[in-house]
Amino acid sequence: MTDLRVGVVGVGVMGADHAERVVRKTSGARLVAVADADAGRAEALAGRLSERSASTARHSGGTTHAETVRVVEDPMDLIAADDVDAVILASPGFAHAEQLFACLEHGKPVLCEKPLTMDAASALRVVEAEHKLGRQVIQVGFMRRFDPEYAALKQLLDSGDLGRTLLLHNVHRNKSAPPTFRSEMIVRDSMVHEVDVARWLFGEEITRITVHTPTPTSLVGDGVLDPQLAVFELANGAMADVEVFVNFQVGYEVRCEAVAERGSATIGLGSGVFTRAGEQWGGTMPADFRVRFEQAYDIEVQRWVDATVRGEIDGPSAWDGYAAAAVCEAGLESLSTGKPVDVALADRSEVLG
Ligand code: ISE
Repeated sequence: MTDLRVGVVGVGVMGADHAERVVRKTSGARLVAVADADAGRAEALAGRLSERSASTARHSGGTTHAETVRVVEDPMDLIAADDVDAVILASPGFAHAEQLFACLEHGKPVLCEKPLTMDAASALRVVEAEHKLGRQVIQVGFMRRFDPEYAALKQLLDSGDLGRTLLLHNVHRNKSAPPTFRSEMIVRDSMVHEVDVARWLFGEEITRITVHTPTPTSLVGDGVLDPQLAVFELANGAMADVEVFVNFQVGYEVRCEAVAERGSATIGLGSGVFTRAGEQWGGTMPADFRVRFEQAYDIEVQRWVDATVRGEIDGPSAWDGYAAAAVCEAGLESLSTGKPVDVALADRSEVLG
């Protein structure tokens, strides 16, 4: 069985992490090409990973095949390349729509980092185009579904042992964010994870969102509304709330408590060693989401490769990406008004039959 030949578009923080993951940790796949607007960054990564993949092949006694990772200047050329079987899109969200249509045109399975696209209308066009293709080739990078803690929580709630789930309480804190990380990105790039988590855990669509903005922390630049407090209303009458605070200063912290009819369950309380010494007690907190969710990303990419080889997807679909985009679009309106905003969502059965 030959390895799935993967190309990565966008080798910033997330794309470089995925490229390294394909080379170092993912079986049944190999990295053949990368593309990025910053050619120097792409060249440096390709050089480093070419050496890494060659040594990995030698070390693992892998088949001796060309280990060179090449740089392709134009992402469209990478997507079209005959030696690229599947694509990981980790480019900026504004580039996703065009690149996704190119993947569909060339029939290339694609793992697209969130957001699917920048707005609901373009996301719906992607869903419709994939539906016309006649098979699912788009998987969206909502990696929390692959986190062992979230997966265990989903299994517990689906078991019915706690009865019907009534509420979700979510906390999503980043240690810090760059000045370019504006209020809208807190909704579209961060809160979007809780949008998918709520849809996935409840198995319901979000029908209304309200985004509240308390007095911002004084530790960020003018005008950034951070933290934000949002309430999601689900189609079955359940509710979810989330605090998103991207300049928390302390570390990276993501918690979720599900409250059901006969009990509650909480994840994200921290793992690792809990020490008591010298009149002190506590543990450590990761600084970055790639540390907290490293295992989730590893499982996500491995299962995506395995599913792609089977001609399937194994995780959030293009519809999930569209639904999240529609909720975030309503969230942005609520961010500006402070009022509840109904989510305008197409009828799934009409779009997908
Ligand atoms: C980042 O893009 C992620 O996806 C992280 O999971 C999230 O915590 C962070 O706020 C985003 O910027």
